[in-house]
Amino acid sequence: MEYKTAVSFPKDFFWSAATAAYQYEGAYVEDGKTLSVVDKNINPHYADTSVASDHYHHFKEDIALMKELGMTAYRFSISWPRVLPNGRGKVNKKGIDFYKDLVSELRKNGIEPLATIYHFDLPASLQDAYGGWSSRQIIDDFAYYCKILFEHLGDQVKYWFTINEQSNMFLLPYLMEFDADTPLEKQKYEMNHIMTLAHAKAITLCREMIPDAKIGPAIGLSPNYPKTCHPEDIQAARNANDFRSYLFTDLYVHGIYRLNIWRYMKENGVAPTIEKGDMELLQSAKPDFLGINYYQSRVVKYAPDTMKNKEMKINANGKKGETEFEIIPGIYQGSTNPYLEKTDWDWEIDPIGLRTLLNELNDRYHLPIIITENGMGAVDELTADEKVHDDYRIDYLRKHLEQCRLAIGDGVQLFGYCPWSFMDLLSTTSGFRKRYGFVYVNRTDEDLKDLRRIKKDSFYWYQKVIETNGKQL
Ligand code: BGP
Repeated sequence: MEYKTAVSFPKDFFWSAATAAYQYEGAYVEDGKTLSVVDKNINPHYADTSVASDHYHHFKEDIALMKELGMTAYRFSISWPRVLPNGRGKVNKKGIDFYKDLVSELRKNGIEPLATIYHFDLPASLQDAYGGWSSRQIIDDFAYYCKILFEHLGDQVKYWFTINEQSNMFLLPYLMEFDADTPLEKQKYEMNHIMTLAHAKAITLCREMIPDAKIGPAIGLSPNYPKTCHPEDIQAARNANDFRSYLFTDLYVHGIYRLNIWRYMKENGVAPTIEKGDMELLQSAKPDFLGINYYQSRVVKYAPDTMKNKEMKINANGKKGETEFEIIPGIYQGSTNPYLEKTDWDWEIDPIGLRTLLNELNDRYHLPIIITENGMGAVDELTADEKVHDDYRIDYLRKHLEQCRLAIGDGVQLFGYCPWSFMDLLSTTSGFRKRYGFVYVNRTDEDLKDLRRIKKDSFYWYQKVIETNGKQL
């Protein structure tokens, strides 16, 4: 439904863009930083995290570009092993100082810092010490890490994201390290429970230490559509939404496990261990908002019990048609959407799906929402006269922003938009081949070149969007 009267973006809307430490900073063992699990496990066919976009050494220049773009907020993540090289214990002064300098430079330029506490980069030392997220020991270590951040940055940072895409860690197991001797599914549900407890502790601490700050999760979500109107497919779509979205959001917002999922976990011997006080902690730590990473919608259909379980295989090469869908017998199986265009990585482009998702979440939770990621990965070409004509990206972002505007008209309390990504950075799956930024970084997977920053056509487009507060899309 379109509205006849123009709906505008709120006056104080956060026009932002996002990055994450391991994909953007580089300097991965510099000034006391140690390796994270993602530094160790990144796709070996592409560039590693050692230099990335070298933001660590270019942050002032990069913030000047943010300012030129007109950004009023910036979502970045903090590297746990840069702040605490052993994951716990002694604080690395140079590490925490880097974030203090970053935040004060942002403030100087009138840009609101939106900080993600955890974006996949668990200190490898904690993985080695006790298996990282598989042990409840991590809850106290995570709380200690949060305490350090709130202590040092709490006067300057008033928006915090606890954990990035807890939901996707289920689909993309390479983001975590698992124990070869325990069934994978059991480990995932156990880790999910432990992570949610860590998230809840972070919220509790934030309330105590920075009462004027706001805090919530950043969740990777896609609405799941039924392949047909066959009731079995409709039920499969409900299942997919429960298992891939509402499992996480109900835990975050209401502190409960949905009964159907709880029964599934119990019957299959994969239920997490719940200790005394766990559910009370979860129920007491309601987030202030939901951060949503949205890239695509998904289609699912009925999966008979007789099928064999299959993990999803993502397309990491950018050659269309390489994705293999997951199958959970009796629950759902993935499929394609014949009505949607796809990126070269098979991600289905669905701006309307974003409006659908925002409305679903608003109906369910009545919380303010910020889009913490949304963007289009592509192979960009630098022309001989040093331009990048990324009209496909402009088209993608424009259509998604148009749906955000409509969702605001529907009543969704949307307060910000952080396209992924501010600048080209290392793609989690596909190195520097797959670019997302408004600013081109002059390097490839094989050749670091001069890492020069070059504004793409989309930079000038987004600049105009911000200048007109979204009137001119
Ligand atoms: C999200 C992550 C980001 C980013 C993005 C794009 O899942 O939070 O870190 O990587 O997806 O994904 P990719 O780099 O695989 O294209």
